[in-house]
Amino acid sequence: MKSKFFSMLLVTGSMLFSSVAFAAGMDVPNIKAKQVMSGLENPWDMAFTSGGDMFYTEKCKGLSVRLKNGKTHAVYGMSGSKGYASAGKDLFCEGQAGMLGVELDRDFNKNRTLYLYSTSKKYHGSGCKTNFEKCDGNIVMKFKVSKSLKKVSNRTDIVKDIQYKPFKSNQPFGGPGAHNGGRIRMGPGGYLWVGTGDRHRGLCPQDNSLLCGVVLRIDGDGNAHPDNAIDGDKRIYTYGHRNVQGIDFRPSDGRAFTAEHGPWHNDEITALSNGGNGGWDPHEKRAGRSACPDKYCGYEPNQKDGMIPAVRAAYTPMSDTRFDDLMTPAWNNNGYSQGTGSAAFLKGSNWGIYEGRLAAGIMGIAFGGTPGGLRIDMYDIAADGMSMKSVVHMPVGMEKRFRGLRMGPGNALYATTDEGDVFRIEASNR
Ligand SMILES: [Ca+2]
Repeated sequence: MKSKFFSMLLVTGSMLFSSVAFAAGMDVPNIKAKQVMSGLENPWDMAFTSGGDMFYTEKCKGLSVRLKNGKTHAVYGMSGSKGYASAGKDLFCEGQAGMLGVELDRDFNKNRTLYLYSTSKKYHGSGCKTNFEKCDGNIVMKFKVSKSLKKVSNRTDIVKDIQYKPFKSNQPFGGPGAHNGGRIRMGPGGYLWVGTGDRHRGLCPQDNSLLCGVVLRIDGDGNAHPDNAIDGDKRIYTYGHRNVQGIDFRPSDGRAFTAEHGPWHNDEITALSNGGNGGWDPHEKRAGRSACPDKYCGYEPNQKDGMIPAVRAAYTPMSDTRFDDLMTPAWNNNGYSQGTGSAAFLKGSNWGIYEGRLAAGIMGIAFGGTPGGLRIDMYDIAADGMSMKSVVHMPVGMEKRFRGLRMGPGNALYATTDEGDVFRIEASNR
């Protein structure tokens, strides 16, 4: 018995050794998620100072900062918020809308500039009386941040005319405030990229006089990048999107990629091309379609129930091939929609073989036979941005609605969840 036990130990030991050696050869990192904050109310986005302080938004409350030492300060609230150093009386939340993206200027240490995306009633003007007119309800603000990081001042509204959905419509998830996009990221050359949503208005994504269903590329004052190639509002970089909540830039070449949540079919990750068309066109009476409820075909032809994703996709495709300027997605989730909504490229050698891959948060609750998807996936995108080499689940050991992803201090990936948490996901070489 003794010798048998000993030989078993030897076998186990050598298997263990070889699996470690294999892992080391592959440089697969050890990944651990640690809870940084909990009990928040719909935390949406984060932005980090070079010193490791974290600004974060809560959709219906406002902007706060968690200092590196763990203390938090409520900085800029929504209308009716309490305990914030100051507040915007015009800012409100409703449905999916509210305070969403936050970003710091790349020269933040010098200019103390912070950008913030929110819903505002300030520019409604004579619009917003029905769902079928221009309704300026989402804005991008610019602030100066105090040295203590406790206060902001000098608010300037640099984009005032991003569309908003004011009223309920006859759609699934059809309440007011649907599809606002809301992610802001500073890209190459110090320009701001802003994702917007189609706000359940059929004509939005393909009408380039309107800032809905597009990605903007603008400077810190809200002016168009001089090279934007769009035929339309020159602030637009790409159009034909559904609801851009994920945007980041590939470290190897600076190319912008979006992650989009499909309408029960075809989540997409797409390499953007200047002036390109994402191919989403939920307008009624186009491409062989007839009239749709509230002139929006985004959930047709059978909007209330689950159905074969391919049938729905054929009716209103996420990337309609009838467009000559279509940006073909690198990935479409095998035709499913599980709620791809935020994205960040993994930076740092601590990520081992995953360094340079795109991480995306998936929020799917499982519907109509679609497998659920409460996870973070890592995407190995082909160099030309036209296809996906592999997709693997990040082993974070939990299922959550991952709403916001962002690289933070120590090359860790930070994640906000709809459940109210902020996680720090660390990767280390064994
Ligand atoms: Ca598309």
